[in-house]
Amino acid sequence: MASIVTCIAPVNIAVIKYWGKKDEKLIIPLNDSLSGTLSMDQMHAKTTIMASPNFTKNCIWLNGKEETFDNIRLLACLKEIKRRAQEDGTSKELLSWNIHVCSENNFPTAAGLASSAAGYACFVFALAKLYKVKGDVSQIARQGSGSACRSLEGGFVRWHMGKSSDGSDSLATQVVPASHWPEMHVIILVVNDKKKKVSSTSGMQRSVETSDLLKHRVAYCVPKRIVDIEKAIKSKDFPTFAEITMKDSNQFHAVALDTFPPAVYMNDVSHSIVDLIHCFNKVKGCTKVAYTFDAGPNACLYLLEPTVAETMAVVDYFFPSSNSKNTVQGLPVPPCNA
Ligand code: 2P0
Repeated sequence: MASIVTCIAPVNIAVIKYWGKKDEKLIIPLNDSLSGTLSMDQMHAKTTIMASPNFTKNCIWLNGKEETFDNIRLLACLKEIKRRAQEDGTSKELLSWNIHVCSENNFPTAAGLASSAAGYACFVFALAKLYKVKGDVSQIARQGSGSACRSLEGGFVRWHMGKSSDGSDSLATQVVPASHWPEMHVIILVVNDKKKKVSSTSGMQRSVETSDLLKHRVAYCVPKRIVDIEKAIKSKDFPTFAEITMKDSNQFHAVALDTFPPAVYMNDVSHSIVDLIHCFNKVKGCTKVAYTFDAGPNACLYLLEPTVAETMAVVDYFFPSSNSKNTVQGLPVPPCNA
C-alpha cells in the first residue's frame, strides 16, 4: 500500500512587492502585497509526493538533485499540514509513513523568477491533497516561502499581512479571478537566468535592519498603493494599474539600494528596459506597458492583449534574444526626450 499525488502550481509576479518580515520564523510580512498569477501552461512547478510504509526516511529531490529534508521551512510546512490533517480525521497510519518528494521547475530556479513561490505552493498543495486537508492552506505555504501563499489562487491575489502575532490571519485571498481581466498578459524577459547573488530572504532581512526608506515605504506608501491598485484592477483601469506597478517596483529596488551593504538586483540591461518602456509609453501618448522587477535583473511586463505584438516587436528589435545563452542583450535605447 502507498499513496501518491502529483500537482502543478503557477508562478506569481508581484505588482505590490513583499519585502521585509516582522516575524522571521513564522514569515509574517511588514506589508500587504499583491500579485498576478501566471497561467500554468507556461512557467510552473510540478511536485509528486509519495507516502509509503516502506520508506525509511523522508527524502526530497529538487530538479533531479537530492537535497536534505532537514530544512526548517520544509519541516514547518509538513508539521503544520499534519496537524491540520489530524484535525480533519486523516488516518493515523497514512500520517505515520515517510514521504518521498520530487519537485521540478520548468524555468530557471532562484533567478528572481518566483521559483520558491511556485515550489512551496506546489509542495503544500500536494501535501494537503495527500493528507486530505480541507480549507485554506495559504498560511501554511507562507511558512515555506512568503510569496508562495499568493500562488495558491489564480487571477490577482492579495497577501494580507494580518494583525495577529501567531500569523493565523496572514493569508492570501483572491482579488479577482483571471476571467475578470482576460486581456491582461505578462511577458517575461530573461536578462540573466543565473542564481541571484543575494537571496530574497537575506536581502530583505538586511533591509529591515538597515533601510530607513523601507520604514517610510511600509508606513506611508504601500497601504495607499494596495487600496488604489485593487480599485484599478476591479475597474480595469490599466494606466493607473501600470503606474502603481512601476512605481512600486522602482521603490522596492530603491530600498534594496538603501540597504547596507546594498542589494543590487537590476543591471544595465534591466535599466535599459525601463527606459524603453517609458519611451514606448510616451510615444503612444498613454501608458500601455508596465515593467516590474523582482529580486533579480529579469523584467516582467504587464500589458493588454492589443499591445502584445507591437511590444514584442520593439523588444525584439532592441534586445535580440540569444537562444544559446537564454538571455537578452541590449542595443542602446534612444533618448526619449522625456
Ligand atoms: C514579491 N519577492 O513580492 C517580492 C518581490 C522578491 C521581490 O517575495 O524569505 O522568496 O522565502 O519569504 O518569498 C521573494 O521573497 O522570501 C519575494 P521568503 P520570498 O514577490
